[in-house]
Amino acid sequence: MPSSLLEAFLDHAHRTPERPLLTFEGEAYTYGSLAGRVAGFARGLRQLGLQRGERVALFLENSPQFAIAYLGVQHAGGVVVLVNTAYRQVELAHILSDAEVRACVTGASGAAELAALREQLPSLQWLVTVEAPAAALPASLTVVPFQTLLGQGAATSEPLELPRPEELAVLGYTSGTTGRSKGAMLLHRNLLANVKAVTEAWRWTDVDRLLLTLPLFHTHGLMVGLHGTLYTGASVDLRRKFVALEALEALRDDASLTMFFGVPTMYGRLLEESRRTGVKPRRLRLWVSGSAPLSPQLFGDIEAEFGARILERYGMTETLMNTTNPYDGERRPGTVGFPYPGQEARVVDVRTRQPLGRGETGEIEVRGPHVFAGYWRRPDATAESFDPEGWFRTGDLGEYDADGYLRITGRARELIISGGFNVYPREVEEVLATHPGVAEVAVLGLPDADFGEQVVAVVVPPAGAPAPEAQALVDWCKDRLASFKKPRRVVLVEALPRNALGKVQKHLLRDRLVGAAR
Ligand code: MLC
Ligand code: AMP
Repeated sequence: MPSSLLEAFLDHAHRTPERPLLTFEGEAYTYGSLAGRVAGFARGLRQLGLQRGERVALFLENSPQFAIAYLGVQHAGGVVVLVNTAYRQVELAHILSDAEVRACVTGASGAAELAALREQLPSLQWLVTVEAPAAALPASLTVVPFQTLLGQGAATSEPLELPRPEELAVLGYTSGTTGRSKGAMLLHRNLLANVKAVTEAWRWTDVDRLLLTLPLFHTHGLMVGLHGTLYTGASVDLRRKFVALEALEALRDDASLTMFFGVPTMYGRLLEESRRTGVKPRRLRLWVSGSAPLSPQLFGDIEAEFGARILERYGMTETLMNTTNPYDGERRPGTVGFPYPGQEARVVDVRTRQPLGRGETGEIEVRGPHVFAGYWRRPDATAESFDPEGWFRTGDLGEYDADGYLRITGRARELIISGGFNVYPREVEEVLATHPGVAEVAVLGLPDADFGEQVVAVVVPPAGAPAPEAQALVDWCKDRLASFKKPRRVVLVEALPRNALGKVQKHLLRDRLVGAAR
């Protein structure tokens, strides 16, 4: 039995080196050819001087280099820090300094972003670049082209160790209510336990081939899509990004594809594009949706038009996959099914923390070998998130129905999920509050046909000053934060509704705005 996901992948590479693993924009990799590069990358990092346990950020689009760097860092004994490529100055400065990353693997635009932040990132020493940087970088950064690192590593034969189950594999940054994101510490044993559970539950085998258009820098694409592939010895058609028509055409033309995974926005767009163009996908063995609620309406439309009953599952960065609808039994729309084998999920009263019965709504808690080891350098936040018996508080609200299917009914924390990306209102509020045209601001999520939810900012301008232009506020956010966090709507008001303690009553704002839109 392998003791890490990395070892499972290397076993396949050893036993069946010629087995196809990954295709990407005309390139093809077998298990053996990818493993050779992974070893080269790992040795290259060791030669640079990377020590066990040191952090390496991947600030990279989907590509074979992503997979090589991801596995290579782990094989070198390093810890991968995942970074959404949409992140800008505020998010990058925080994540890279909080994780004290020593190296970052990135492209030309990523290198330019990091160069601008040089002063705030004293621990950053090496930039491994997959493209030539467009402009000169600070002399204090050592720039190593990706291919050069591979070549240097391949020229040595330094023995590489396999990671131990208790070692840290990945830091996945995810925000809390504070607006500053925290690094979820995922151990090698967490990755292995969850990929075993997921692949078993979904009958994933080496004959499967996945169309993977999700970004690899988040849990869904990486820890479900890529991990499952590597663990089972299957193969993947990896795309740089999701483009609805391209995905539909692949699903119509490539008979070797057996699975598609997506967020609900992707399913909505596939349907719309199929209606527009008449392109219909073939029957697949498995369609999976997750990361945000899939409406029963969309579930039904996909069944009617593609003949597929989507399997919806529920996960999060800290715990990877928690629950899933059954592979064989009834897939119930509006629910996320049952805990995976070997894992537990329960619903507790938000105040008393006592477990609730079926049909009663409370906070979802999970426990098992998939649950992370805590937040990086945040013992306070870690302690708050676990109860003494090891149950992790997800911050999601839910209930079990009469047949034991878990239904997610809301969120105990302030979180907007837009197209499967998380947006914490506090983070956007903090950025908007620094604009001179903003005296007070509240950010909330409202329903959106494409993204599920959209970011809306309610702004009070300073007394006596001219009201700011909505576009100026949007641009202010876009310059500092990932573009998907920018408000889609800016509403100017004279005052925010507050309760007796001075807390903004967002539910009143929400009711007012939703009511006004009707
Ligand atoms: C892109 N844009 C978004 C957006 N995605 N706006 C709001 N919400 C989103 N999700 C905006 C960009 O900011 C940009 O604005 C414009 O759309 C075009 O950017 P794009 O990159 O070309 O967008 P597009 O390709 O259309 O992206 C849509 C998408 C993408 C659905 C393909 O959002 C996506 O890949 N989502 C998946 C997220 C994901 O993997 N989540 C899993 C998290 S793991 P402008 O103004 O700059 O032009 C997790 C755990 C679990 O949650 O259970 O899985
Ligand atoms: P992240 O922190 O990016 O990993 O996002 C995890 C959050 O996504 C969870 O806490 C849920 O709120 C949400 N989520 C994931 N899957 C589902 C789902 N199937 N239905 C509803 N919400 C989901």
